[in-house]
Amino acid sequence: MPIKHDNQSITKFPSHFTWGAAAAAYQIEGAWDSDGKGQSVWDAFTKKKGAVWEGHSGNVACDHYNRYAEDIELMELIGLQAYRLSVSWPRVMPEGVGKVNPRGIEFYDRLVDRLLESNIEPWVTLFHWDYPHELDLKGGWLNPDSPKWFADYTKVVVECLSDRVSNWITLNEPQCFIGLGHLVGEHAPGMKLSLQKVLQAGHNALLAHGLAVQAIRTNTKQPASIGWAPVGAVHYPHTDSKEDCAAAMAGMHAVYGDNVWNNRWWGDPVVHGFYPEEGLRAYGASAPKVKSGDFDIIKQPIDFYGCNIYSGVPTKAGSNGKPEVVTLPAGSPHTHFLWNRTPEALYWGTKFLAEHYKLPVVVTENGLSCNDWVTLDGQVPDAQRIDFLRRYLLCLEKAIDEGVDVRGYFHWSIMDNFEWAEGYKHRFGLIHVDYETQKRTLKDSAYWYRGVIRSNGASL
Ligand code: NCW
Repeated sequence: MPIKHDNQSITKFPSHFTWGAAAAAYQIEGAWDSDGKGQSVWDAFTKKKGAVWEGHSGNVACDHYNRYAEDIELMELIGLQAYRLSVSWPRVMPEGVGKVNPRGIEFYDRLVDRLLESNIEPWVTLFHWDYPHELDLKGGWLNPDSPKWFADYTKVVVECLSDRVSNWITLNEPQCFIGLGHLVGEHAPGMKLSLQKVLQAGHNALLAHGLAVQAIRTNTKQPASIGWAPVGAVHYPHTDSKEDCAAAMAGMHAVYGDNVWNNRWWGDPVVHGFYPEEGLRAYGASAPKVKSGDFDIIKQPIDFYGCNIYSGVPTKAGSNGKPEVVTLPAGSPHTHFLWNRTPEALYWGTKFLAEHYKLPVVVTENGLSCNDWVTLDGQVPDAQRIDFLRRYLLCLEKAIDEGVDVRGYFHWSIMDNFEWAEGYKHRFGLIHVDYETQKRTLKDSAYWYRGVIRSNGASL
């Protein structure tokens, strides 16, 4: 459904809205075995033949570990107000538990200091998929001790950084590191387990989230703002009929038993303290075993509901009144990743989450991969990224205008990086990275985004 915008020159973004960009440790840092870092499951997975496109790895990536100061200068040039970084667990604790690697934690210490010097607020994600290999050998997320391991690591990070960091994100996209990592096997650790085991691992990840929130609250040196960053199927109505709008909302509420992309399966325990009835029915015998007291751990007060939203599913009311997915016409716009360009997802996704969870929402990721390159005149004219962002942000503005409490927006990503199983095939950045020379070039979208930030969205 096309969303119309009447008064584009007046910003609807609140005055304290946070404009940022995001990245993740394994995707940009490189330095995979420097200064005492332990291995992560991604270090191990990328060594497996055929696991990653063209055998790429994050061994060097953007060499951000050594070039972070230069990268922050570029962030400053773009005018970023906030930068969402992730901490590499095995860099800080090489074996995942026990010994802390001082040189590892010092890197994040320097990174945070350098960001603050540039007046950029650090938002720290504690886990963005680079699980310690040593702990994976002990069963990883399937081990009942895994939530405790994560809480102990969280305590170490919070003790070190919380005098300067107040914004925390526990887990990034559990649907992916559990689903793609343990069910489909396309991501590290590359397992193809039964749905029961997968959901048990997911349950442990939810417990880890809860214990981590407790660890942050107990150890923080200043009031903390805590959220998480799940992903999920965002349905949007095919037409603006009442029936299709209701069908889209119903699609987002639904819990299907044949995949792990459901929103409420993951979100309801975290916010409401139980798995949705519909999910328990749908997963049946595959549902995880829950111990008494588990939900008291999982359900911790959080301050915002983060969401990674890239693409939505057009949905109409089927003849039986149930949500029915609509196939987009041939030739509809899509990104280099073949994800459909569906800006309405940002309107409907944030609206659903804010209404269902009654929490402020932060868009912790949104963006697209393009086939960008540096032209002969040294520019990166990524007009499609600008148009994509403009469309998506106008839909976000519409949600805000209608009263949805959205507090921030983080573009994925600040720079091109290692796109997991896809290697370096996809470029998501505002900054182009030449992986041969490590030269950075600001794309046109970076200059455009600077204008959006400066005008608090009025330039959209
Ligand atoms: S692959 C993936 N990504 C990309 C990655 O670079 C980043 O680290 C992730 O947080 C970009 O953002 C995330 N996510 C998988 C999204 C799958 C969406 C499935 C929707 C289900 C209907």
